[in-house]
Amino acid sequence: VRTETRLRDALEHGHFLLHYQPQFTTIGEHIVGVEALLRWQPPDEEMVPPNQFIPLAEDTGLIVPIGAWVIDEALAQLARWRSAGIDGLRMSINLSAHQLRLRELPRLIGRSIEQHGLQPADLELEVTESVAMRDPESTIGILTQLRDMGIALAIDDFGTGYSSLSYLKLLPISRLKLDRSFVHDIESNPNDAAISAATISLAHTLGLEVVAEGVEGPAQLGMLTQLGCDLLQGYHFSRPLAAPALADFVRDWR
Ligand code: G
Ligand code: G
Ligand code: MN
Ligand code: NA
Repeated sequence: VRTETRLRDALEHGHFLLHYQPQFTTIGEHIVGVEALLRWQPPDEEMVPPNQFIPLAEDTGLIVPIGAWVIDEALAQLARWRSAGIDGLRMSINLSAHQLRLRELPRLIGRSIEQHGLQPADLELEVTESVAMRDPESTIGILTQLRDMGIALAIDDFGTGYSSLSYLKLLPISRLKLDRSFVHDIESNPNDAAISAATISLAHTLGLEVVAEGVEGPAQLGMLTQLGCDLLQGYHFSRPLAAPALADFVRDWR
């Protein structure tokens, strides 16, 4: 069967699920949020990681209905955790270029926030640098609408694209996510350390926070702390976890 048909089928039959990876403050290592990460679990088969199906979902436009499911499921989960006493978490959700072209995106998100009894500030949307730089005027328009609703915006994979810094200033964002390619060798590679330091410094000058991705060990943690990075995410703390495991993880950590 063609993968496109299988993806449609997966959405219809509830074979997608979300894993959640916690984000920590550098100072004090408090959990402040989680990033929702999509997985596909076909019955009686191995779980399929997103890089094996998201490109096709994007090419076929299926990322629009799949992405709508992600938004609603992630917010529903945040509300369930809250009812279970796990509060003070923000939910970060990845958006594709297709979703940003949807006129009804702000309304769809607003409705989901309301239905689950949440506030816009409970949500952060991640847009990759390359997506944010594409079609700047309409992107700024829709991102501004979302920001004006009170939703936080983050630029994902920062440093891997070709963003002009003057354009960065125009984007209504609150955070940059430093790409894990700079974090990986940050203690041994002076170029990566310099890029990370410059990114953090630039972000702070613009009033933005920096989230480091792919923090895998104490050396990276130490270096990022020294550089004044605000938030950390990576295997050093936790892999992305299914919802019940994430709840246990947060309870044990706190
Ligand atoms: O889950 P993993 O850490 O393997 O994610 C791989 C890639 O898939 C990342 O670049 C991530 O941004 C992307 N991704 C994960 N979940 C979603 C999603 O719900 N929507 C979109 N558009 N991308 C996602
Ligand atoms: O592109 P984005 O940042 O949205 O996707 C996050 C991706 O990074 C997911 O595939 C997730 O599984 C992966 N990831 C999360 N933490 C780490 C880490 O510490 N090291 C590596 N190599 N990948 C990570
Ligand atoms: Mn992301
Ligand atoms: Na990333």
